[in-house]
Amino acid sequence: MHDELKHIENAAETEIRAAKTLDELEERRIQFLGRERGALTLILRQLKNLAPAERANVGNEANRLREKVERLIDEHAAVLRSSARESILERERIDVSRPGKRPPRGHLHPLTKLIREIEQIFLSLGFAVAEGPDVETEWYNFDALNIPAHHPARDMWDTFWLRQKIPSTKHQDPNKSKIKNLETPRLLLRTHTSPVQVRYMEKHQPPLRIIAPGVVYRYEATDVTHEIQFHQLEGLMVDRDISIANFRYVIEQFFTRLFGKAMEVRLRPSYFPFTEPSFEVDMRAKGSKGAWLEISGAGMVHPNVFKAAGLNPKQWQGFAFGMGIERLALLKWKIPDVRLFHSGDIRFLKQF
Ligand code: YSA
Repeated sequence: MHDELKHIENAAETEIRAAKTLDELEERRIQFLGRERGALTLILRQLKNLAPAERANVGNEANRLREKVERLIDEHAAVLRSSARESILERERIDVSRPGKRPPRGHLHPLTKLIREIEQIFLSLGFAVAEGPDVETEWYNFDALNIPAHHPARDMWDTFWLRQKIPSTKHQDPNKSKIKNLETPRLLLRTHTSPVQVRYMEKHQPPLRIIAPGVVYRYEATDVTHEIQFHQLEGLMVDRDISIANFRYVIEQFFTRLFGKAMEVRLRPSYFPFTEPSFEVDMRAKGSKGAWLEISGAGMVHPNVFKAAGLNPKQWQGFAFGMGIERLALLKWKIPDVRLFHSGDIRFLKQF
């Protein structure tokens, strides 16, 4: 039995130290100390067959060996744990001096960039920037612009009308009975930015110079130059003595600065209910014999529009214009299809 114990001791020393992982070490523990079939356990189980003197001897020796094996296992476990920690530290080491990876960054939408550029140009020409609501009343979008109900000109703008709940007159608070007599205004998504002219003139006395960029909506089929939701740029200049010459100068300056080269404009007679006279604005690079591009509607503000805004048309004169911002973008960047702007195609947007 002494020999057997010696043999177990030798085997334990080499095999425990050879364990490469904590799992392997556990296997070794079971191999030597396991309660069922551990090598030492088997020896201890045979003690009862020995003579009493021998039993005490071998028993002591076997117990010492058990303690030694336990110590060997503990020591080797500590070694394995610390080297595992070191390899984790090695793997997860961070070299703070290495150049970082730049996370991809978004940027402003090309139309937002263009609108900001347009605003800067007009600010430098002494214009202020005005805004109006996307959900408009029938009055501001049409009537105040000299387009009464049943006027055929309403057909020029295919309109998204909003479904509205008409407030019930039943069980009404008697203190609020006035509401009964108020007609609920019909609401729509504005079809152009021209309502901002009237809203602004109601609140500001001329002389005034404003632009009003914003989203407008039309109930129409889309194609390469038409969207159902797009941006317009409204312009308005009112003073005592404003003429078409002032308009020509302002609009030529604007195009020249926006396109970065001298541009010339041509005015063609047209019709809008809110201007008299009205014209379409064409433009092309100065000196070029190229085709004229239609870019904007414009005209001298109609007396009825001044009246609707509470201004005296005998006192004030002004020009107004309205152009499509997407159309400007198509020209500026030579883009073939207006629908690309809101297609959500990152490849398209990344180019700006
Ligand atoms: C005219 C005279 C004024 O004194 C002031 C403003 C105006 C413009 C007028 N309010 C208007 O809306 N005219 S318009 O219907 O011809 O549209 C103006 C511009 O918007 C067009 O020249 C075009 O550039 C753009 N546009 C029109 N429908 C569009 C569109 N852009 C994209 N998609 C559409 N569906």
